[in-house]
Order: sequence, then C-alpha cells, then structure tokens
Amino acid sequence: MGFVKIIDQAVPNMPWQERPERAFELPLWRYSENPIVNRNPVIGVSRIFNSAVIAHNNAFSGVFRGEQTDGVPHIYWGESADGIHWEIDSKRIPFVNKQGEPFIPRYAYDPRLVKVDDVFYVIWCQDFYGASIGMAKSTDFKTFTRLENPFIPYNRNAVLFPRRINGNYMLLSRPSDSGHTPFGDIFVSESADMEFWGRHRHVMGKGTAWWESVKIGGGAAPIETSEGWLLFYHGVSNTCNGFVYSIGGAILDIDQPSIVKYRCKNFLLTPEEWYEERGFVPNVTFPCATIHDSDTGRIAIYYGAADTYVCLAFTTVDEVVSYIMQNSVLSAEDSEIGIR
Ligand code: BMA
Repeated sequence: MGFVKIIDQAVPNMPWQERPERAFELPLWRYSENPIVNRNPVIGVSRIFNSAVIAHNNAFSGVFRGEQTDGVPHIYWGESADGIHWEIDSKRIPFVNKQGEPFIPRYAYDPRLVKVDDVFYVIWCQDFYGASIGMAKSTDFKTFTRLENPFIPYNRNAVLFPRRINGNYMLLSRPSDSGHTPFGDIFVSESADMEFWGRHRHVMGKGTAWWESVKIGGGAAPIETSEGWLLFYHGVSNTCNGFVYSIGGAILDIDQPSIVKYRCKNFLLTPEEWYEERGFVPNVTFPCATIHDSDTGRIAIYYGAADTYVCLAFTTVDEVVSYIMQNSVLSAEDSEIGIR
C-alpha cells in the first residue's frame, strides 16, 4: 500500500494491466487491446463511446452512449463479467416516469452511472427545450425511473458524487450553450432530496494551460481518497482543425468540493493512438467512469475515443495523485469557495 488510500469498496476482479516497461512521463497508460467496444457493436447502433460502468455483484454493469443508425444518440444497457468484454442490449433503456409510463428522452448522450445510498443513478445530457441534464434511478437495473431534470438549459456533463457530503447529494455540472459550446467551467450544486438543487458553487474554470483553454467538464464520478476527491475531467483546446479533448486531473476538498486543492497543469492523457485521432470526431478522449480497488489502489478509467469507441486506461492512486500534486498550479478561482 502506498501513501494515498482509496475510500471505497474493494474490487479484486477489476480490469487491470501493468504499466508497460517503456519509459514515459504521464501517470496513465492505455490498455494494449483498446478499443474495448468497436464500431457497429449491436444491430441499429453504429458507434458506442462516452459510456460509464460500475462494479456490481462481482461483475460489471454499464450505460452506453449508442449512436443509432439514424444518427440520434440514446442510452443502452450492458453487462460484463470482466469489465472488458461487454454484452450490450440492442434495445435502448426503456425509461419510465414516476407513474411507470414510458418516458423516453428525444435524445440522450454522455451517460454517467453512480451508486449513492444503495440506489443507482444514471445522469446524461438530453433535450429539455435545449441541451440539459437528465436523471433516472434504478435499484434493479430493470426499471429506470426518471427524476425531475435538475437544471434548466443549457447544461451538460453532470456527475454525481458517490456519497452525500454534509448530508446533501452533490452534483457537478457544466453550464453551456446548445451547440458546440466555446466556453465552460465546472460548478457544484447540492440537494437534500435529489429533486431540488441549489447552493451552487464555482469549482474550477477553464484552465490557463493551453490544452484546457477553451472549456472543461466533469468526467468520472469523483473517487474518495485520503487526499480529497480525485476528479478526472476533460479539457478542450482549439486548433485550426477543431477542438481537441484531453483528460485532466484535480483533487477537490473532501468536505467542500468547490475548493480545488491540486490541479495538474499537464494533461494526463491526450489523443495519440489511431482510435483517438481517427473516428467520427477526431482527437477526442472523454472520460466518463472509473473502476477502482481500495485494496490495491488500482484505477481503470473508461473513456470515449474519437466519438466512436470505448477505451480503457490504467493508473494507481499513488501515481496519479503524486503526479497531480507535483505538477499542480492553482488559480485564485480554483482555491476560493466559489461564491460571488
Ligand atoms: C461534446 C459532447 C461529447 C463529445 C464531444 C466531442 O460537446 O457532445 O459527447 O464527445 O463534444 O465531439
């Protein structure tokens, strides 16, 4: 065991591959068999990417962004024995309202899957008279009951914390426009009941570093550690050929997550491999989930690549937290509580 402790369950059967021998600076390394979900994965779906998974009952379950053959994204359910090979339903998740009646979003994308208080929550982006956050809960992975949309448009990249903090649920989100948003900071909001959200705080702004100078957005559900909440997020830069999405890392205060304690000035992973540089949207690495093991400190990061594939990268909590700490640069906005 190293110096940082993951405060969560042990997942001894999590997917894992040792760090390659070859020398490189960054603390994340890719799974050698990427992508783990390829093109045309099920009938009616041409691409699956930006998807989230969870360890459950000695196996793994996931919500997948499936781009249908008509181009419209919806959310699909999948299961896996090893977290690498996935059986994905060919029918999208049949969301219902509180009365149990079908209540399907017009479109739905970039789902996250987080367990809080023994309930599984799916959070995604959907149409609510403009792009906004959709939510549903399930206790059996059969019935997915939609909850009130937490925010008015426009908003994306909502990520729940995996436990209440000071008694309240906490949700990261990134206010946006309804298009290819050219701005964006991460905020955190609180709720006592998962229905009414408030006490909004600014967490972090787009970075001063070039790789995250256009906008940022929450990625995987924060991991509770002895040093604070470990957050993998995406950062975007602009080029003459469009946006480039990289993976960044920060550590938020454990009791007041609007305060950033450490923020890495370097990306942790940026598009380099063919499956990240070539696809429906080139140059995108977009983290949406982790599986992590408190006994070994191992972390597997699930990320979408080039809006086309699902991929895996690995690290350990010691390696990634020390890299973030050693390369941390904080702005005044990062360190403050986030009220004006
Ligand atoms: C964002 C979202 C993501 C996507 C990214 C790159 O605005 O739509 O789903 O991966 O753009 O295209």
